[in-house]
Amino acid sequence: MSQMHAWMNGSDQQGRSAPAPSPGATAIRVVARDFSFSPPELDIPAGRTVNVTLVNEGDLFHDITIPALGFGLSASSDTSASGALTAPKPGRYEFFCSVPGHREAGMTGTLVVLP
Ligand SMILES: [Cu+2]
Repeated sequence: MSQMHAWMNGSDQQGRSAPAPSPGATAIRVVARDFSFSPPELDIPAGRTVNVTLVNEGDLFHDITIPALGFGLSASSDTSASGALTAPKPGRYEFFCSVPGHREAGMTGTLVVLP
């Protein structure tokens, strides 16, 4: 890999299980706080790649996980992480923070994939 990314930089507290952001793709931003996502609903078109940035404005470590799509980003307090997301089929997919207890505390949301 020839490029340094912010998430590689020192901390193991940031990462992604998603492809790198795709140049020119539409960008969407999700803010994580202790304990919510803003906005709680994300709308994206089916079959088109969007770049998702998780901005952690909370005091704790958070992630965004979409199990149905194998997508995940994580970031420690006051940092962000970005990755490319492509949902092939329309539908509603739950996302949440997988840090133990956070989902139960309110860190859940819905990804709406539009036809
Ligand atoms: Cu969390």
